[in-house]
Amino acid sequence: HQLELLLRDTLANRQLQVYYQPKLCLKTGKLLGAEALARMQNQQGQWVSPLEFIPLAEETGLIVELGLQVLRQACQECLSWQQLGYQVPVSVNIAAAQFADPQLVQQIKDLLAELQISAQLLELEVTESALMLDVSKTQSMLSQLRASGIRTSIDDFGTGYSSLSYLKKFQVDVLKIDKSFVQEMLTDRGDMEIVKAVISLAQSMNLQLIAEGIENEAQKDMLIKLGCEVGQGYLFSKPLSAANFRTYVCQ
Ligand code: G
Ligand code: G
Ligand code: NA
Ligand code: MN
Repeated sequence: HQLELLLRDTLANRQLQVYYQPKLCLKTGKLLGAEALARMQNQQGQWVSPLEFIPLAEETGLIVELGLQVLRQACQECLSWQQLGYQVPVSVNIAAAQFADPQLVQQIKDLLAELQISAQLLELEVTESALMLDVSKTQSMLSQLRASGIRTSIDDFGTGYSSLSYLKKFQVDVLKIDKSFVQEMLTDRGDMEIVKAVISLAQSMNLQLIAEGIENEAQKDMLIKLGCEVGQGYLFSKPLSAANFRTYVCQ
């Protein structure tokens, strides 16, 4: 309950922070984008784990407001990178409740218009389970987003249904290979097979691909060898504060 009060206060006082994790070309190290990740401190200034406050936000419905605040901050920050001379696409996690909200697309379009940001600079990360909740609603949502030029990715791919027929129905741009598979791919045969299968799926369906949770050179090298060219993970950078990400962008 205390955590819920903290979350309510944080949102009411606009004190939610957003960190940014770089996405890079694995071969060249070129910066290709950034994932926005919500961060919150308690009254003592200690970090509260998103693994605690995101599920709570989902249970209480506060995730809709939280998600809008992250979207706004991420788009403002993306605009600031552009003003520094760098076109860096930003991706924002969208929870199931947000994705189910018919107002979402118009709210995003209004935000992009207000900030005068190109839709191509925004990507929405949606989990498979959120996409599966209502298949026909999802299809309509994805086609509205596509028509608006906003890119979509399936987050944590491989952990849910991952069915070929759904992938064909859901018109997304990017598959994100879940970090659990990347982390175990060199020690677990099954995880390696899943990574290979996701890569070949993306190639055959003409989808872009990104691997998350890359923590060492061996994982990076193997992903390149298997044909996955984009990634993110602690090997390259942890999620950075807005100020630190600006420094990163400009270096
Ligand atoms: O940042 P970290 O990896 O610790 O995040 C933990 C979990 O919280 C991840 O599943 C991540 O997707 C989720 N998360 C972080 N920020 C957001 C956000 O702004 N919106 C939603 N829906 N989930 C988020
Ligand atoms: O659910 P989602 O894929 O959005 O989760 C993203 C989370 O993964 C973020 O909280 C981020 O902090 C975390 N993360 C990013 N890179 C790595 C990594 O290399 N290793 C681990 N363990 N977590 C990572
Ligand atoms: Na994500
Ligand atoms: Mn993920």
